[in-house]
Amino acid sequence: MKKDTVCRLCSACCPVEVDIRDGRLIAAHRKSFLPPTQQLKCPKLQAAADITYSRKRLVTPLLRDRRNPSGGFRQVEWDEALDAVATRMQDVKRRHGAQSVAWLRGMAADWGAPWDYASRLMHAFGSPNVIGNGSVCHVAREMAHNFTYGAMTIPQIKDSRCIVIWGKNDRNTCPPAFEAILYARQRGARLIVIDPVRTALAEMADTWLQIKPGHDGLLAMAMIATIIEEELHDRDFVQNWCIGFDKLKRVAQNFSPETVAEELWLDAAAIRKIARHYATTAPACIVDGNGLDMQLQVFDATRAVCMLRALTGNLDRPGGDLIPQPVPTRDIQLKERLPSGLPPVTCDYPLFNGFHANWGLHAQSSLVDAILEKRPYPVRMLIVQSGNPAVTMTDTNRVRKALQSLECLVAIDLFATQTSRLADIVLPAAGCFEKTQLNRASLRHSLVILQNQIIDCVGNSWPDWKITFELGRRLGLEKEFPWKTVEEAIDFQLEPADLTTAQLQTHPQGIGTRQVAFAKYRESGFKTPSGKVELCSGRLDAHGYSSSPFEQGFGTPLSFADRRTTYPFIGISGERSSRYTHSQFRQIESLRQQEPEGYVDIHPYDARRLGISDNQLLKISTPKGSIHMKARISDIVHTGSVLIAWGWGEVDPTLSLNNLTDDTCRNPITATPSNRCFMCRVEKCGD
Ligand SMILES: Nc1nc2c(c(=O)[nH]1)N[C@H]1C(S)=C(S)[C@@H](COP(=O)(O)OP(=O)(O)OC[C@H]3O[C@@H](n4cnc5c(=O)[nH]c(N)nc54)[C@H](O)[C@@H]3O)O[C@H]1N2
Ligand SMILES: Nc1nc2c(c(=O)[nH]1)N[C@H]1C(S)=C(S)[C@@H](COP(=O)(O)OP(=O)(O)OC[C@H]3O[C@@H](n4cnc5c(=O)[nH]c(N)nc54)[C@H](O)[C@@H]3O)O[C@H]1N2
Ligand code: SF4
Ligand SMILES: [Mo]
Repeated sequence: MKKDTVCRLCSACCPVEVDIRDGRLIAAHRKSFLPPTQQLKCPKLQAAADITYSRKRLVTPLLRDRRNPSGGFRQVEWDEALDAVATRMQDVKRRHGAQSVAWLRGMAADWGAPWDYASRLMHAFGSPNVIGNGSVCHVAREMAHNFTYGAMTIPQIKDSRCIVIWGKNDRNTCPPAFEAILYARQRGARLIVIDPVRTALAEMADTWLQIKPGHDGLLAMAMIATIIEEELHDRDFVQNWCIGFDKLKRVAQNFSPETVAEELWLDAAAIRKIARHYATTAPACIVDGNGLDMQLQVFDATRAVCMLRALTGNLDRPGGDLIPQPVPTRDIQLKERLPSGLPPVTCDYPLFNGFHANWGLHAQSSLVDAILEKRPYPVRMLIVQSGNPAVTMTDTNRVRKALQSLECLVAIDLFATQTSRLADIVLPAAGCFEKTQLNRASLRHSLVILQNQIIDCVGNSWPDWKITFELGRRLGLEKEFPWKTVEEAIDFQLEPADLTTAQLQTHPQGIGTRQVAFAKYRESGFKTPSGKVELCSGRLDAHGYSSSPFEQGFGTPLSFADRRTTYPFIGISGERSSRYTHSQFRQIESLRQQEPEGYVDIHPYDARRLGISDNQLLKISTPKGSIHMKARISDIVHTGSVLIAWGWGEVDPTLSLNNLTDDTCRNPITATPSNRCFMCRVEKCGD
């Protein structure tokens, strides 16, 4: 039997068709508009059965008594486990206030409906502290889009004539986008890739700019300077639909290609050339990615990139960058139930907290401040859902210390992780094929595709929605969680869209809630305070920030830059493998055989200089800590930089990239630390 659903083994959210035999998932295939010979295979999806039925899955709730150090976990029934979580929450609330309990969301939980359930529970309980990882993922970038033209755009790759890939590696991280690039290329589109690493996408590009890590803001400003100076901008659009052009023009004059090229490791002529290409080929789109995230300058760098779209008139144009039309949903978060005057722990980042109605709080680092430094008040109990902060959060030594100092840690996960091993209570979650939910991709723009449960839950695992609803009931919130099934909850949330789960289940290809339209601003303006594209933002000015990007100069994007004599290399947080999602799936044998370990890529020149040979064990260190990983000599990186494999900290903490990263220096608006690039030392082990 074949069944349709949406894969959530990573955040690409591919629609898939699944073969089911005797109720078991046998194999799964991505749906694609390309002919089968051209389609990209996803190794994670090919391993879907191995992942789903892995003997390492958590299949029963676990409880630990911290007072008995030798006692590990004890298997318990759901009733006992959920009663224990509820009792600990009530106890902490009674002694310290509800705000001392926080809920931390990882990537797998998504920012769609499942996010709303946790927020609803915590807000009704009385705590504002439901925190996601958007300060390092796309939310900081999304805020920059939002402050420039009111929403995060969607590049219209298939219809584009010029595609600029800026810090994104779609071949590994988003096959649907990669296939769209292939399709457009076959129709003659130019491909420009901006990446410090020669990725497979860079290999196939017409132009690859090997930018110095972390310096994207400088490049974007140099492109703006070129476009304005050479009068390549779309005068009509700028005049009618932008504010702050003169200010931006003045600021950009400080960043001419000739001034910044050397700092960027680029050639001024090459910068001018791609600025001209982008500005004079219509339509053109920019595909921005996580290469811009996790950078100290993420907000202004992304704003500058967004301004390129506006200056060239590519906004909301076919083949350009579409302003999405989100699916209308009911707000079920119950924010109004929070006591007034109770700040969240992320209160140092008010603009980031409030820029989007649904996204909630994402200044992840503030949670660690609250646990360890009691700023602005202590957090004493934490529920981690679908995240592995002991590996994935910045400065893992500090994070682990925080997790260990909690009164109570609860982990909701499919597998035992470095985080769940520190927990007091572990709740086994069902995987993506075992539950029905609406995810972010399905609510972001017009077309709603349901992630549908197609097999039974494995073992005694429960879907996240059921865990949240049942926990809510145990906290006395029966009225807030009246739904017996997730379908009822989704129907309630989708009522404004006039859609039901039953309809979605009979339309596996999705239901469009409205016709895709372009140039919508002509009727309704942009969703910014001025109704225009803000090349200069009064809101930022009022809060004491640069109203145009980099008004106060660029600064340094690299942590530990002041100690570069001791830490002379730029470490780049390395490629996301198509076989793994962050810290996930290393325990799946079929995937591990394909890629047994991670490497540090080092340029042949640097390797020769340091006497390093292929496969030699290296020690990489920063003032925060060190890791040990084998060398791979490769010219995909620039001299002076090393690319460090990401996500291996789950296998062994001595491989954890975030042992090296720094959380003391953060973007003042989005709390983003520099996980992406930092100064480090590279030595042969034993030296
Ligand atoms: N240095 C450095 N740091 C980074 C990054 C980087 O590239 N470099 N990337 C950053 C980014 S962009 C992100 S998004 C974060 C990711 O950070 P995390 O979200 O912490 O990353 P994962 O390792 O994917 O952890 C997800 C966990 O959820 C579990 N899980 C999977 N599906 C489900 C489910 O349906 N329900 C439940 N309850 N659990 C589930 C998995 O088993 C896994 O343990 O890391 C960030 N940190
Ligand atoms: N297979 C797989 N797919 C995933 C994930 C996964 O872990 N595995 N994670 C999911 C998640 S949560 C996210 S956020 C997305 C992220 O997906 P992407 O946005 O594609 O992010 P990355 O692959 O981390 O990095 C993109 C590119 O940025 C480059 N880069 C590094 N530093 C810089 C820089 O300073 N400037 C520029 N311009 N580029 C730089 C890297 O070399 C890389 O090629 O992927 C999602 N999809
Ligand atoms: S890229 Fe692979 S793992 Fe990610 S959603 Fe698509 S099929 Fe699933
Ligand atoms: Mo992410």
